[in-house]
Amino acid sequence: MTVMEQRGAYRPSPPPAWQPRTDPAPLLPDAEPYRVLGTDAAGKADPELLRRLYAQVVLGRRYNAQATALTKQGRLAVYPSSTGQEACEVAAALALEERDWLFPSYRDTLAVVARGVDPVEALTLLRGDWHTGYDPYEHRVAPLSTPLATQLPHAVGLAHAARLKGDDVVALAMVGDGGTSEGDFHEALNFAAVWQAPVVFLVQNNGFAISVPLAKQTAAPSLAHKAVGYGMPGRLVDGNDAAAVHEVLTDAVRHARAGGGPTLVEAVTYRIDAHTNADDATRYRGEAEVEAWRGHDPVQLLERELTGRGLIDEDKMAAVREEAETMAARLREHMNQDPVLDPMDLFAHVYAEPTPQLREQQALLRAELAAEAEEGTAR
Ligand SMILES: Cc1ncc(C[n+]2csc(CCOP(=O)(O)OP(=O)(O)O)c2C)c(N)n1
Repeated sequence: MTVMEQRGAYRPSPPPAWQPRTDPAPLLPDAEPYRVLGTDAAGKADPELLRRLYAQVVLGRRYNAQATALTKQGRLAVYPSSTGQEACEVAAALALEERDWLFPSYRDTLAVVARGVDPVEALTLLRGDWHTGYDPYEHRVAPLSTPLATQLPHAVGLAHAARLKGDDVVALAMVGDGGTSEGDFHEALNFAAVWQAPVVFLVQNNGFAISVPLAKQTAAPSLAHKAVGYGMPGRLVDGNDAAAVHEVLTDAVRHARAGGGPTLVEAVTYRIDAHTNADDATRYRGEAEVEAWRGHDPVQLLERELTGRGLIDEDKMAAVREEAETMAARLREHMNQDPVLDPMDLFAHVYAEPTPQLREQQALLRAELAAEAEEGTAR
């Protein structure tokens, strides 16, 4: 048959019926970030939970101030402060059960501490002393992740594996707005949704990725909207409202535990301090913007709710502040001691089987240290 004859025989028909594979409407985030504090919804919040959140955010604020001071004194190499973001940090830790796992980024020391990790041990990595510093298995907290978004596929892998094994485990992974531009973010969300893995992704949209504002990061209507493209629900929440973040994350954790799959939560917040002690934020943002966010402070929002409704008295607030001071004093005391470190530990716990290159470097360092020691004794 010639080509012309074939064309003549071709009878076009309508394509098989098409319909969206999932209805996108229920996946869409609300038009406004969800709020509890200062609204009618606060009346339904458990007073004990509000007091717990308050104690933790006060502790967190003091931790940030102390760790930042330690960088200025040269006792801590770097500290990415979460001042202004304490509500997200604390709510993330408190939304999980003991059997769950937390996957933090470098900015999430407070979440790690709120989950039960020793406040001093949580700073080991940022001091440059050693590997993670804490035992990830003890409180089910993965190492603070410096390579952006790499913690997300880890969280999905762990959650999916747990589900295959029949273990009741939910993973909550934290990431910044800048991290949402990473390939790892895309891969993690895609796998999580396809596998219906029990994962909750918490994006803390704090306005900046170092000096890059959100407007230069994405053209999406909101970061929560990104969820729809992967086929999971997106939720938008006021990231400075600890009660709201706690409620949204608790719902998402419950949904994941019940087999409903992953959720992407965007918490709208603001990074009050510079990116780290190595950054000068005045070079890329104005004081008026920072001041506006100081007026929507996570610690003050909780304090106003609790005092306004008579749920806390001055004695209890003083006790919380005192506990924070004790914690800060302990941080100072430990960080002012010089650690005794073995440089050879650099090579430990990197690979189960070290690579030939690592073995070579290990031998070089060993020889250097031995030569130094010999020089020292000869002198
Ligand atoms: C894979 C990778 N690329 C680049 C960097 C350098 N870096 C460190 S922090 C940062 C900005 C991240 O911003 P965001 O995700 O919004 O988190 P935030 O610091 O605001 O909490 C960048 C680009 C990195 N750590 N990892």
